[in-house]
Amino acid sequence: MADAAAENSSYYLTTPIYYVNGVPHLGTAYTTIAADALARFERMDGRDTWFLTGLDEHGQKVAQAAEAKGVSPQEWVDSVAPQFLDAWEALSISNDDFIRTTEQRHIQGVQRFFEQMRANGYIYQDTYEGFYCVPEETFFTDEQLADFAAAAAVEGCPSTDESGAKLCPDCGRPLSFVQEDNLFFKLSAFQDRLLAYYEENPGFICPEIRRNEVLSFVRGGLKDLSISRTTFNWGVPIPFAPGHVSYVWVDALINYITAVGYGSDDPVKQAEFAKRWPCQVHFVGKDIIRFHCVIWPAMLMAAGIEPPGKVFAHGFLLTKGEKMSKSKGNATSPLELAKIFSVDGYRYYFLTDVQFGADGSISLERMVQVYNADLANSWGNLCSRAFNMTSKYCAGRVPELWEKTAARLTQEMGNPLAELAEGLYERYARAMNAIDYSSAYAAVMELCDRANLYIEESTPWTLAKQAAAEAEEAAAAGVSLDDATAPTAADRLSFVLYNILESIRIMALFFAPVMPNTSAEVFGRLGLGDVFGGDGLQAATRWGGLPAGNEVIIGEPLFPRLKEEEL
Ligand code: ME8
Repeated sequence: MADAAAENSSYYLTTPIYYVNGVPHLGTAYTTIAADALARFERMDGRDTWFLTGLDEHGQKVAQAAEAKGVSPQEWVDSVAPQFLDAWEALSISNDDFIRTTEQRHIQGVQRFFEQMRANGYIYQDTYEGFYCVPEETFFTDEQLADFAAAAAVEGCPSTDESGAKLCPDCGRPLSFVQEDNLFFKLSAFQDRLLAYYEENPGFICPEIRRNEVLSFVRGGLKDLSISRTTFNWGVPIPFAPGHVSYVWVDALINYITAVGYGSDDPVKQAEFAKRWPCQVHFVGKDIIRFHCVIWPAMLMAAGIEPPGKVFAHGFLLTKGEKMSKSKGNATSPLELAKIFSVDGYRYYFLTDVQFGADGSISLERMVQVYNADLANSWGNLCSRAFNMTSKYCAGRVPELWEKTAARLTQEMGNPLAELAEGLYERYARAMNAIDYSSAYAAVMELCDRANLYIEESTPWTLAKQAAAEAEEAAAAGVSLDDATAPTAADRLSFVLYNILESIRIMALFFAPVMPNTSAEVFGRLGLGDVFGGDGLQAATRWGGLPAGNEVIIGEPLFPRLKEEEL
């Protein structure tokens, strides 16, 4: 079934829809930036891309937060939503849509989805008795709690508080005991179908470690899931069960289809759903993998809809060994960091220094190191040297060179930058398609480092002196250098500078998914148009695309060096 996602003409990708109880933090920004980088790459690579993010606005936690503030839940979510919208805009997130689960398009879709699952015989009513974590909006079975208590005893950690109340295995906060007459989803009926799906679609759960985790969970047996709540009303009302609202996770997962038209009466939206679904990839953190890899595909199967193509579960960002979260008080604002490192510097650090998929320790010290080494000293410095030299030695224009002379100089001097650039698209695209940003950008940084070395090797300043001397000699002798049969020093200088500027153009394209602003700026300084335009990244990054004669602007340093002690 995931083959359907591969064949789909559209490239649809999503982030989780975040809870509105918190403000955007480094963790939620991480997933969103990662998805954004892939969305930008897919667009540049010529695919009809659709990138969705949004907010999870229902549930008991939101209802309680609103009550504590003395406002209605709708007023509360309306006051938080702009903070997410603003933060994503400030971080250059290029989402095509932003869904909020309180929107009518979503509510209608959720109701239709419930009806479809019920019509197919997968919903029944029963009494739920068990534990629930409100902050995590998660039910825990007795077995899960027993496993947690046993593991906690071994590690010497508490599994109950001083009053004896059981603690949540995920967040450590006290659990609530719930006894309700609820609707249940026959999740247990999907064990074999899910296992068959994982088997047939080995790329469905990434990375491998998460796939193994999900496989062993599902092999252990699945229990039916309570999918409605009756003790509060801040949720989607279930049409055939008065007094029941959807369990917030079921409501939230359905966003991935309601946002692209599922449940709509409008034929245009219905066509959009047919075109976009199944999506290519859901980006999530490893904390919500069971919801996305077990419950969500089973729900879709129950409703007769194809499961998604892939769920990529990345690791946690850790600060001093701990998961960052609002409740732990160690969450830093992404916008504060972006002020120091620039938006692009911020995005680059998180996507390249943390291997996507694994947990990653992050620190200010390391951010400064990576920023200075890769961006200030390597990429920024290369641009600034190249633009300055163009201004000084070539009257601020991309140098022109006879084709014949260029061929001869390539033979004579070699062209290591063109050689390296040639195989770069394949390496880069392979890594991007595998959602391995570190490898994709390490490949681009190789070209960047090679270009800096090329400047040292080819010494344009010496060539410029030689060119001036040759010109002087020719003038004294009354001959024209245009008639020279062998390449002159001026030719060599043009050749070298062109190669450097052309490799900068190519790198700006490859860097654009992660550093869209600087790439657009570099394109502007090279007298080029839209970095995201063009006919596909492969064609755009072919050597020789930089037009001679373009005016080159020096501009301010792209990434001024930072000193940690001054931060
Ligand atoms: O779970 N490191 O929303 P949420 C990396 N509403 N990523 C992190 C992180 C960290 N320390 N902390 C959070 C929900 N994240 C539900 C989702 S989807 C149908 C419903 C990221 O606001 C990561 O992507 O708690 C994680 O899965 C997500 O934020 C949880 O966001």
